[in-house]
Amino acid sequence: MHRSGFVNIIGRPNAGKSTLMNALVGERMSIITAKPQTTRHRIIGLLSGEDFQIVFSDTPGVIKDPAYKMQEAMNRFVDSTFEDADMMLFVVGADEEYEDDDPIVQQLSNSKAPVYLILNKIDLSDQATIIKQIETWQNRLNLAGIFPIAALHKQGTDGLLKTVIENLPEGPAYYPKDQLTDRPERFFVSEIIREKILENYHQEIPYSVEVGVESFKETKTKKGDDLIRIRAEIYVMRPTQKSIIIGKGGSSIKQLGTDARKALETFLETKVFLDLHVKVRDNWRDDDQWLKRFGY
Ligand SMILES: Nc1nc2c(ncn2[C@@H]2O[C@H](COP(=O)(O)OP(=O)(O)OP(=O)(O)O)[C@@H](O)[C@H]2O)c(=O)[nH]1
Ligand SMILES: [Mg+2]
Repeated sequence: MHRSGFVNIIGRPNAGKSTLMNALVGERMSIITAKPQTTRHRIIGLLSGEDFQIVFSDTPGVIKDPAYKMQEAMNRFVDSTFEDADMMLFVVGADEEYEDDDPIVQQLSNSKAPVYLILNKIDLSDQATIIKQIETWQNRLNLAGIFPIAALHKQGTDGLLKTVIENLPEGPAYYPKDQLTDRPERFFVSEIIREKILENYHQEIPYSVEVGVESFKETKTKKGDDLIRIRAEIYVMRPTQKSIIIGKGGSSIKQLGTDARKALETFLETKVFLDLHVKVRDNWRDDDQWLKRFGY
């Protein structure tokens, strides 16, 4: 018998959803940073075996009061996962607190697919808190299972994976078995650059930025080694943000370029030449056409 299904990972920003998906898939798929709202799209990670295929979806953290259209789009990606889920993995930080009437709780209580509570970051918590969380969530939701884990340390993730596979419905492989994701390489290139922007800049900058890969060319160095030339645009919302990205005498963008190039070389396993440009797109986060172009 062959099993397959959509296993959708949801939760608040920063709960550890992307860390969990990467741990389960065993690949560095979604970008991870310490800043909330790192993930902005629904990203598929595939894990296949001889007799199973799991289609994981990593999603943006649910935003309670969206302040601009991009955040509304991020929430819509989460809503879409309720439509096709065979299993919901609801990730909650061990020290995170929810109110009984939180919209996510409401949504999950109406879920057609079974809901598993993933209590993450137990390495940062204590036994009493974990036990209390389990009791609280058992009263709040009709749960198919509860897994206290530390995704970052792959603690408890093997047991979770075993349960996921055992509870997949019977079904065919939806994707070729050697495929890892539904996204093209360019998407991951732009995400890696955005990850470095999240790491290198502060306050509103990470949330005002989008990255577009304008060109991606496989060439050779003079010596004949493989080289990938990437030209990417960094879109900001205002001219002041452009000067922050560039920094005094170009120092900040130079550092960004170096950090991003190194990460891209690791990801692509070749030498990379990275050319970054900054452009202002007035208030793109609230502009339907720009959002569409950026895939929201
Ligand atoms: N100590 C500890 N940190 C963790 C664990 N899992 C994730 N983290 C950290 O928590 C932060 C957020 O992790 P992400 O995986 O990006 O969280 P996310 O839920 O995908 O966040 P968004 O994409 O913003 O919604 C990162 O700094 C992770 O390293 C864990 O089990 N233990
Ligand atoms: Mg994420």
